[in-house]
Amino acid sequence: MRFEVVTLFPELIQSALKVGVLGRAIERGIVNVGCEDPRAHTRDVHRTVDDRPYGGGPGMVLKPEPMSKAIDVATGRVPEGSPRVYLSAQGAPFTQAMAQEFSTLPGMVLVAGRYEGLDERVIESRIDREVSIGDYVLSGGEFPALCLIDAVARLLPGVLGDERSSVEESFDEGLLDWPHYTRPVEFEGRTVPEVLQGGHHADIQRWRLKQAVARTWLRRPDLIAKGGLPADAAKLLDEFLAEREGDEHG
Ligand code: 4FV
Repeated sequence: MRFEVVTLFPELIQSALKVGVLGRAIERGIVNVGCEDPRAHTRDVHRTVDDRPYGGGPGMVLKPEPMSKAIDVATGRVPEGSPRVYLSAQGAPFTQAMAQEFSTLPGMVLVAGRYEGLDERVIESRIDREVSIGDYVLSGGEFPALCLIDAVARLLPGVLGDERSSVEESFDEGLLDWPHYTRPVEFEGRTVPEVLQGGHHADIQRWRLKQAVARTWLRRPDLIAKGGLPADAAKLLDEFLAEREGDEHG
């Protein structure tokens, strides 16, 4: 899968691609990431990419000419039909389901904003989707672009091998992850839950799912409200709530 990132800071993108899962995916040729710098598409001696906003107000806006030319060049380097995604706080929330969807694509152009963002005419003429990694304002779209690339790359065949993490499995089921433990069996007086020491696979799976359901109910009830629960998970939630009720009433 090929990603082309339109960014004023290619070095920021490239430096993050040297290590870990992403680095290996690139070494294996499963993922390719290119960058296109709008500054290369300026014509003035100062290589100007931003200007003051019409209507006044603070901040600067990315100029349409350099951005649109950079997007067009980046588009020419990805397979036909690759969507052009603008990372912006005004976008649709990025979710695991979206990562799954994107992982089936041959490529993507990711446009990273800076300053107050893109001139609206570039969005209207060249952007297929706006995606946000969260309801907060960052200085640039580069970290959101890297988050998207990381989440999508992990889902590509051959990237994780059998290290596919439980976090994905939990999120695939619309749940938060369960608690994790490793040696030593006791740490500062806290011990690893007996069920995990026992090695009984079915009991461990049941305990993990119950923990995931309980955590989701306690910390992110919105995930349950949105996606509902499979029957086995709903039964474990009832069990957890009954035990909680019992504990509260002694
Ligand atoms: C953002 C987000 C984000 C806003 C101004 C870049 C910045 C600057 N992108 N999810 N949250 N972008 O804050 O994706 O242009």
